[in-house]
Amino acid sequence: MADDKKVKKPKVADPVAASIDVGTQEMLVRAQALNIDTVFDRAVTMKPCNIGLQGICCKNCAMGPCRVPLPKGGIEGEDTRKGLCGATANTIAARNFARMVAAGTSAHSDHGRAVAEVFLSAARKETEAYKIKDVNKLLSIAPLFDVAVTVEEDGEVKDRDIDEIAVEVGKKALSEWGKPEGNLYYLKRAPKPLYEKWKAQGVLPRSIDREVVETMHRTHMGVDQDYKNIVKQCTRTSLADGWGGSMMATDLQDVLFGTPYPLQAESNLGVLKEDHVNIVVHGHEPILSEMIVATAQRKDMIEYAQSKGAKGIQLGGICCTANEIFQRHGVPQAGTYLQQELAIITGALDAMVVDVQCVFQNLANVAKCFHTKLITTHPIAKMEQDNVVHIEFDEHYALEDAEKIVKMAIDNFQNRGADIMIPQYKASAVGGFGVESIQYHLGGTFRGTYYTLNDNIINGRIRGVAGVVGCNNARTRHNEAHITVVKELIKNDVIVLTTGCNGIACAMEGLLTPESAAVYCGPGLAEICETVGIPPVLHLGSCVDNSRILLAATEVVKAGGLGNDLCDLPAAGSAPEWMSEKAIAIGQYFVSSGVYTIFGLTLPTAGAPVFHDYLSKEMENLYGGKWDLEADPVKHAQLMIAHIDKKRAELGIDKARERVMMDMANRQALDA
Ligand code: XCC
Ligand code: SF4
Repeated sequence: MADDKKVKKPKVADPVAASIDVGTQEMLVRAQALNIDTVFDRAVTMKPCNIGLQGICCKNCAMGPCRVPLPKGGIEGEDTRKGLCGATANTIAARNFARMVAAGTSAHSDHGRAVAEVFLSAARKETEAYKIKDVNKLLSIAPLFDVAVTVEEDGEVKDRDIDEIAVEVGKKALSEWGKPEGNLYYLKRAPKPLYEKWKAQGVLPRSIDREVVETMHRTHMGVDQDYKNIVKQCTRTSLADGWGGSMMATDLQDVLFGTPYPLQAESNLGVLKEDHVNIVVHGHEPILSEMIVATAQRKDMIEYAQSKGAKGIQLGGICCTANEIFQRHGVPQAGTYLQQELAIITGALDAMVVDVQCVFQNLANVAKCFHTKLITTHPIAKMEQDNVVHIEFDEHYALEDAEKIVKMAIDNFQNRGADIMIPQYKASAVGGFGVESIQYHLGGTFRGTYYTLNDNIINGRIRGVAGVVGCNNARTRHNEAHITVVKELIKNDVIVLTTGCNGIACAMEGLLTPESAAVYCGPGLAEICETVGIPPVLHLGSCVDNSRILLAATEVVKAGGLGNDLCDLPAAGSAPEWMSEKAIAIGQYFVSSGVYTIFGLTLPTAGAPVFHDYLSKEMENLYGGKWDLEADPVKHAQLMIAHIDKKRAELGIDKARERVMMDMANRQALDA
């Protein structure tokens, strides 16, 4: 009889095994005490599907799903695995992979499109809320779209009207999504040899939407059934992301909201304040968050909050929205992707405002247990649960919409329960680096280039450059791989450029401070950080801002002395705890841009070894970059360093580093 059975308590996550962050652990204990399940618990109770994990489950038609598991010991001789239609493991895995790239590209690029649309309406003065803020940035990108910045009048060259330039840039940018001929404008920003490789391989993206559509078509049942040809198209699609949708998102956001410049803020759940109205903005698009920031800082809003008994309004960000408002306004980061449910479980969150991407549907279930208003804002991203409020954000009424949202949060302050617990952990962090500010900090003011950075790479004080980016994943201990990889790199004099949730993880760990250099860095990097006053880990923004990494690397190539192409640089890319399709798109455009790119956890290629080899070996012959996989974070970092050293040797600058090391040893010997 059922009643006789003991009611089994559901299995829950071990908080210490779930995260390295003490605040997160404390919140997890609280969640479990309140019987609220979080992603950490669900990761313990639900195992991932092993066949899907390996990338070899095809559900592209109704004769399937066809699953072609790889036998334990691998396959000797001919691989005869095939689906009902005959699709091989390579075809199935490549199709799945390409669709991930298409989905990731869509996410970044649709975000970019929304920015371009707002940009154009700002340029046309159709909206009060958005303005062309950074004229210098506009003037620097206009020529890339073949937009003139000067006019000739009566034989005299004059500056062209800014609004005119903006409208033309806006129109041309927007047409990048669907223009009928030609290639994307921004591809020419790549070093020439790289551009020529893309051209020779036939992977120059035409328009962004077209590449996504073609990927979907080619991976439909019974179309492209040669994994190499599928990879070719997914390369083209990924380039439409990295050098297209993402790059335009970054640039147009900078023009609208200001190019980031180094500033200081705080990071982790401890930024929430018990006596303030707390609003967390979560998702990706600054079109929304910028307006919330502006509104929450208004005097009348703060007074309204005070009239309701709060001391003020505390804003915080989660996921890439956190990075966006951190880098431009110094708004604190409330946490990473895996902390989104926990922010509500503090009991102190009066509203969580979300737009698109990386938003858990379970937020609605968690919000039901508290007074928190969960507000969706985007027409393409709603939730089925009935406690979710939808306030559609319209750029033409942006300030009114933002005011409605902020007021709703303030009005909700009085509904708080008594049981509040904000973990008292937060770290100070400096963020807001970019192509321009790296130039300012590490380039000579005299030369105004990346000369000083290059010089220090050549002389070996900086061993190389690593981009460490990407998500958290509940299948691995929260932040552990992020932090281990980054610490191992800076210990070995590799300077780290970070974006996305890695950036938040590093901020929470205190790695985004100049002071951390003396604690964690090797002698060469520590010396540079101390001299220049920068952190060893430079926060470059959100995931669309990975385009800043591409452009910074391009500037390094241009400054000279380190080869002619991105693949010549002593550089590597990493996503230690990736989870989203966007990460696969990013990985693919990094690899196709010549960067050795290593992921943690698993790759959805494991079940198709031939296809996997193509990505991890053959790609290098085509573009100079390749995929790699290593779950162990120390080995992961060591593989990056080995690649960096290989590139140093190829450039003939490996000896310089040995000399620097000797200098240090000599100096220490003298000290002793
Ligand atoms: Fe999402 Fe962009 Fe990943 Fe974080 S890092 S989990 S994609 S928020 Ni971009
Ligand atoms: Fe199976 Fe082929 Fe249909 Fe995929 S496309 S589900 S492999 S029959």
